[in-house]
Amino acid sequence: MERTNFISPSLSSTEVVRLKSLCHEARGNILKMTSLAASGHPGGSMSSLEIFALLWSQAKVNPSEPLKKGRDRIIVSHGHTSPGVYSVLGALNFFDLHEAIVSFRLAGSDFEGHIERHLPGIELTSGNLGQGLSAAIGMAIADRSNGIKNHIWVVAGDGENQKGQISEARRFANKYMLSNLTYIIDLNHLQISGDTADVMPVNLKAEFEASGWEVVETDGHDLNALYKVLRPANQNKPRLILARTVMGKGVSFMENKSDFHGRALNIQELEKALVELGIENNMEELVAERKVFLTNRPASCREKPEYHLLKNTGVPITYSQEHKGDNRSAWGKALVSLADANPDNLPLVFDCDLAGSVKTAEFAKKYPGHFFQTGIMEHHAATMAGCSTLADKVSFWSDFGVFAIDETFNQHRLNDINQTNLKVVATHCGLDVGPDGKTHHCIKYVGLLRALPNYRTIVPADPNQTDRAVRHAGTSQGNYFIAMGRSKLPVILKEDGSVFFDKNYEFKYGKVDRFRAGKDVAILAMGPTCEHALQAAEILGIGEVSTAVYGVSCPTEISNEFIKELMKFKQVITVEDHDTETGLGAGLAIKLSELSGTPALTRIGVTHYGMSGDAKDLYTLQGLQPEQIAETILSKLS
Ligand SMILES: Cc1ncc(C[n+]2csc(CCOP(=O)(O)OP(=O)(O)O)c2C)c(N)n1
Repeated sequence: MERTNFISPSLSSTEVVRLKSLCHEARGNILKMTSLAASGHPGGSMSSLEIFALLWSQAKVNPSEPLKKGRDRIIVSHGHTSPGVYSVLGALNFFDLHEAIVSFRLAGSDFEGHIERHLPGIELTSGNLGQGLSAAIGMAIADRSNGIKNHIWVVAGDGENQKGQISEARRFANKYMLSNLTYIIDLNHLQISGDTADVMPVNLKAEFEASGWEVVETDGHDLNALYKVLRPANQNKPRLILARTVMGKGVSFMENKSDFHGRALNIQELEKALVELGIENNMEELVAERKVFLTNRPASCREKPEYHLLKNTGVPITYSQEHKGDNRSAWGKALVSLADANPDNLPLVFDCDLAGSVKTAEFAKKYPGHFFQTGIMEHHAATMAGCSTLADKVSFWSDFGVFAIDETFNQHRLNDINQTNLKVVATHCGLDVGPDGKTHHCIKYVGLLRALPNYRTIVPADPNQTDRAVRHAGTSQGNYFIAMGRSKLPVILKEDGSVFFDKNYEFKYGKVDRFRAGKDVAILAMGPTCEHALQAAEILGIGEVSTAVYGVSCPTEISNEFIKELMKFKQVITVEDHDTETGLGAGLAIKLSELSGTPALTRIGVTHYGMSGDAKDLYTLQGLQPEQIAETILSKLS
């Protein structure tokens, strides 16, 4: 294969012959693998085939070093075209083609129904339509920030472009002048329910041109024509290629039939198609091999994701006994300090029109080239920020809790699947948002994040713990969600009046902090309710109830060791500015349900939608004030 890196102005005639033959064989392989699996998406795979073949054969992406730094990137957003992607990548020696054909969609196989980024040549696991362009933009700005000069191509379906997130993404690409980005839409005019124009008309050309993109149209099956527009020469703005294609291209009875978007051929249809293509029918052998694969699985060819971290934590800031400040200000200061400590490796910071409130404004002022303002485009921001971390950057995205997780759960789920390395810092969590009311109360985040195995959740108790948690997240692997309220909080103190999270304190993920020892009852508190729990313990102490108080800053990570400690108590009370059905108390209940002889558990927290009002009053309405907590505990002890 003569890889041109798209430098030469046209393809050589030998290369055209070779690619034609590759696509011809690939059409047969798409049909075989989907028929073997009796499922999958042959139609779009056959319409996108020439695009895939040209990109992976010509771009600066090498099968022997698929993760090489500085490579071009090819992102496939319509991940259901996996048979087409596997047929091309296998033919180009990125992995074993035969294994892909035989094991497609088989439990345990690397060749899943939708493409997986652990396979060589694939940058993004996709399948939730509409996120590929945002993901590619994240990688583009990370590469640019790392001084890499490359090109990024994204391929998507035309039905897929009905999705709103794509509008957000194209505006961002224009604002940040991503002239090394090419978006190719496979314009086969069909989707599951039929003609795209009937399902939901979209004027792609007008919409992209209005957003400042260059738009070109071409025949998506003509290798020479397609090569010319895929070639980035003279490109000075993001380019959209509308590639006119035919669903099911190459097999007469499949062409232009939406039925074949997501249906495999049966054995008779396959026979007919292979005869028409002039390709050998070896299905009997393939069926036999597929059966063996089930019982005799070969070693996985998955590669472990590579993470990029900040090296230095910087100098922690310790707030004194007298300090009364909000956690979000401590976060903003820790961010600048982290950046200052890593001048050659600055993090990227994303904002959705809330920098002043979420306290990233100071970073923005000091490091404007690393700060990205997306406006009110949270879906795009969540995917972009997450996927920027797949391109050797550490990224922070800060937003109000309701937008940072409730609004964008699906985007985080795709980040989770892609094992990104994003640090989300959510302010205005719980009822503690100021008098904005229930639409702004983020009270389900612990439950939502518990459902994402690759996200870690931290709810710091005070500004000192916030400072250390932010430094920990920036220098540690994986996705983090750091949640905080809006109000000013006192610094948590030891019994002797000194600072609890003092200058020697280091944040350890999953560690519970014992603020007070006690033997009659244990209160487990989270975030801003820690101070309330401490005050409740004091009130209970007057009546000689010995109360232990624990701060649980990692509510989705309750260790067995800590559960053992709790077994000493008859009564355990959880206190949280969070919904009791999905929060800390609910997680603890699940843990305790696995054991016998466990303490009685009482969950104090948010039990109904809050109202507009001062956080103090809202806490009173939900029984979260220290006196109310003490009263509830006394009623349980009597
Ligand atoms: C967000 C989302 N909604 C719905 C689906 C289900 N789905 C899978 S493919 C598809 C149609 C896609 O049409 P198009 O982009 O034109 O792809 P083609 O038919 O050309 O393969 C739908 C609705 C999905 N995968 N993701």
